[in-house]
Amino acid sequence: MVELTSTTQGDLINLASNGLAKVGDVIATEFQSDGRGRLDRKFEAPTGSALLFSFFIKPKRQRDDWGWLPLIAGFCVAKSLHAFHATLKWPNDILINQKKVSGLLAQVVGDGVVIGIGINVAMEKNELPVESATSLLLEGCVDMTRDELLCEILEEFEDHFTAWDQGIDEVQSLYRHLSSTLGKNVRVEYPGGVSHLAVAVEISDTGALILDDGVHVQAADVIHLR
Ligand code: BT5
Repeated sequence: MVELTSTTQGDLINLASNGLAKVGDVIATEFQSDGRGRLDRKFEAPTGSALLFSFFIKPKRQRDDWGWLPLIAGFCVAKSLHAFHATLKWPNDILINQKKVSGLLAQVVGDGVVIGIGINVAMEKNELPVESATSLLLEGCVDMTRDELLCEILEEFEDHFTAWDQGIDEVQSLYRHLSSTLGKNVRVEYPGGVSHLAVAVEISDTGALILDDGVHVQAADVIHLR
């Protein structure tokens, strides 16, 4: 646990790149001055208002399957927030009432992966960084501490990741069950500005989003349409 840093994700990636990270290492912080989102975006939260952490794992499964890792992490966050009916927006967002309460990213470093998770816990409405965000406090959660939530998520992840890493593919169907993307009309926005409309129908064995026109989306943003 550190009081403040630029980014827990960058810190742990640096350690892992230099062979200084052990499997299961976790860095959590009260504040990040340069919290990372995907694709050079930012994840912002006022001091003490969010659970912000990164952890290091070394999967044994073949790399082709690693696309499932952020989905498994997202599933574990959503499961830990089941009391608030949290759902999963492919690929990496956790929503409550269709608003983003948590985002995460997974980055490969050598033969390991650093997973970084941010959850808006105690943010007031005027502290939300974007209109499409929410926090546990705003959704009525007043009695879950960040420590409790961190422990719960790491325990869930250990269970589901270990099973998956041993070849048990049960988490995929559990993920589908909590997905708010499957069955929806979506606009898929690819890096570079190209987008297209379709219905999201399935998640593939590699973690890609399958659309009703047969396209497999490996990396993109998805907007849920009404
Ligand atoms: C993510 O990226 O949502 C991944 C966020 C991962 C953050 C964790 S915190 C611990 C670890 N250390 C780090 O440095 N990062 C990880 P993406 O899907 O690209 O979403 C980023 C977008 O979400 C931004 O462009 C904003 O629109 C929005 N956003 C920023 N901060 C937010 C917040 N606190 N809550 C909800 N949305 C937010």
